[in-house]
Amino acid sequence: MLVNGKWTEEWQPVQESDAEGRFIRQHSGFRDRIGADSAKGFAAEAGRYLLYVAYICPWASRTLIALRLKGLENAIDVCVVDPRLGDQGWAFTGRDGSDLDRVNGASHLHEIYTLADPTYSGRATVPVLWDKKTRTIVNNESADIVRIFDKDFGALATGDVDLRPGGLEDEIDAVNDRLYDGFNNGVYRAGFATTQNAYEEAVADVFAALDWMEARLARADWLVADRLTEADIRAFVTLVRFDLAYHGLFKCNLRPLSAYPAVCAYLVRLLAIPAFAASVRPDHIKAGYYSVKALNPTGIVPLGPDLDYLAPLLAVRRGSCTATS
Ligand SMILES: N[C@@H](CCC(=O)N[C@@H](CS)C(=O)NCC(=O)O)C(=O)O
Repeated sequence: MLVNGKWTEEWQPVQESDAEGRFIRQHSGFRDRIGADSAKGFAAEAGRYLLYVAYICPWASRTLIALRLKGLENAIDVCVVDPRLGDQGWAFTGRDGSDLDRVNGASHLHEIYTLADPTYSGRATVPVLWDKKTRTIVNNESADIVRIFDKDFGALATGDVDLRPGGLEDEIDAVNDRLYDGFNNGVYRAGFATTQNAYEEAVADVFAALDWMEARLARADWLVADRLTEADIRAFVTLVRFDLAYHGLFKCNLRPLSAYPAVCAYLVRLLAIPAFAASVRPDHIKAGYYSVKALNPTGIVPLGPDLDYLAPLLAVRRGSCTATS
């Protein structure tokens, strides 16, 4: 991580723990908006912004889904990091369908953070929304970036969806909170727990969230009301990684996802939407998670699982990315 703008040698891909061994996620440091709500005057302009993402990362993937649902692909550039976490965090290598950083010429994502703030302290996480004009970070919090794409780009956003419609905000927020703690971050709390108790607590939360989703989706197509909202994007990014990474590496293995038929049918329904399918690279997801040395010291990437129910939707993206060491 960065300490006063310097990359520290003791960097570990596992984040903080509390006294009971529970995983703690860092708060995001850049939280501005674009357009009328921007504190620093960032305007909505085509070609001005660049989104740094990793296909392995659920948080970054939700910004990619929102970008495409809103039809902003031609207005905002995207730069994809190498899926494997190395000694200096995320890197731009151009390998296996990842990109070189043609805008800033950086070799690692942490350089983007120190370009924005030469004394930055903290982890260099994806996603990052970069302003090419003032050469700084607008925002590095995915929940905000989804809303920036949904609300701040005005006529540049040609997609015909409203991810947070008026009148549904409270319900969306309630579902988002439920999903964040118990599911999206719950799998990380399980995977990065350093005590048995913290792990068991997290796994119980993960499967309680799946039970809740199964009950809801047995009688409704969407998590909120009768339409696609940000809550569905939130659920999707963790569901699509579940069998690929969380069941094995993060030990969320009380049951496979196939034990949840309504949830699986929902996942397939979402994958049929091009913006969702385009955000999923199983090869990057596996290579990325299994590159976390603290959890998988050999770096061996599993061959499976065989995702029969997803295969038709993911057929073009089933190539393999293997470990480098
Ligand atoms: N609050 C952030 C969290 C992002 C995050 O934790 N990203 C992970 C990848 S999934 C990351 O970049 N980790 C690198 C690190 O921790 O050094 C968001 O939702 O945007």
